[in-house]
Amino acid sequence: MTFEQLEATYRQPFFDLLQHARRVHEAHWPAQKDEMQLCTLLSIKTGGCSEDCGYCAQSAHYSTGVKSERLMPTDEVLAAAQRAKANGSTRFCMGAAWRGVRAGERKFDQVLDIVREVSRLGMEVCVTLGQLSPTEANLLKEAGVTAYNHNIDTSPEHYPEIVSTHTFQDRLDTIRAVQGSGMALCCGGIVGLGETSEDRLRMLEVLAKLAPAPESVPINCLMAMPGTPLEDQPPVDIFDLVRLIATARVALPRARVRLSAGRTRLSPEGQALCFFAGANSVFYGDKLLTAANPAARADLALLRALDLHPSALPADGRTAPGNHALPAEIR
Ligand code: SAM
Ligand code: DTB
Ligand code: SF4
Repeated sequence: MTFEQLEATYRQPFFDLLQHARRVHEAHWPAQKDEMQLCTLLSIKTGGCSEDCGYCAQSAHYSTGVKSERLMPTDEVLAAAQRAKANGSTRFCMGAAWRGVRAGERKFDQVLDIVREVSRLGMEVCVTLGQLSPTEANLLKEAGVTAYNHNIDTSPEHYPEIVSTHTFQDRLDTIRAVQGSGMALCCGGIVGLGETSEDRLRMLEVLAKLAPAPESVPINCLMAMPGTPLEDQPPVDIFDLVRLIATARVALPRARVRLSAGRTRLSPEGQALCFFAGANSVFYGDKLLTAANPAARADLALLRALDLHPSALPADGRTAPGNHALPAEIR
């Protein structure tokens, strides 16, 4: 979609936009239109990051109270993944507060080891480790990663206002490496960074132009973290958020649109509108990386009230269409 088409979609009368997005959703997710993917996050390496992303509590540039920790041992990560599976998650996403990873580094080998163990559980396995080149992407894919998360976060124009230690082009280079490896790409952004609605649509324009399209698109609402430069940003307007999600659904019909960080500030009714507009995945569990998420029990109650069903692990041991096939022993 061109920028003009995105804008025309976004600026429709609110209810026309909702109907448009729901039509697209039902056409592209016929058997799964009332499903919600539950995805559990785990911070496997917290804090002390060299980058200066203005929203992030894990940057070493700001005093946020988040301590720098070591990479978690494999058995602890595996135990958390088993708990996530037992609680109904079908996707497990591991995040590390790093600028990036390089093949040959000890920490990268350890991550490969973690991935090999976790991928045996049969969930979709996602990691987000910062920048990488084709070599690391291929190694991660081989170890069993199904999707790599690397967000563009905002428009190319607004990006330098938010981060100075790497560029928007660096993000695109990593995205290219991920796509070249055959891992699915999870790529989205944050709203509430002080950007304009044009910036939000420019961000969607970049996402919609990626070929292939991202398999999942997380839409995070800024969690204004004390100590970061963005600590005083006001919350995002719920109707602007719903419009953006609906436009993302229209622009990226087969992507899982994930209503990601910031749900603790949204009412159940606001979230219901986001789901109607096309969000079909959430982070599930009481914690994101360093910030809070709604309680699992409250989320299950919300899904029940809306007659939405958590998606199941595919019986044939494959993840979402087009994704990585899981190892033979768990098929
Ligand atoms: N270091 C890696 C990177 O930057 O790609 C991976 C971890 S980083 C925490 C992953 C994503 O979390 C960011 O791209 C951003 O979209 C999101 N994020 C981080 N802090 C956030 C906050 N305070 N509010 C909303 N989203 C946030
Ligand atoms: C994404 O887009 N959102 C997640 C995940 N990918 C890694 C991270 C949200 C982080 C929220 C702030 C925190 O917990 O520190
Ligand atoms: Fe580091 Fe990622 Fe946070 Fe940026 S968003 S400071 S790269 S952990």
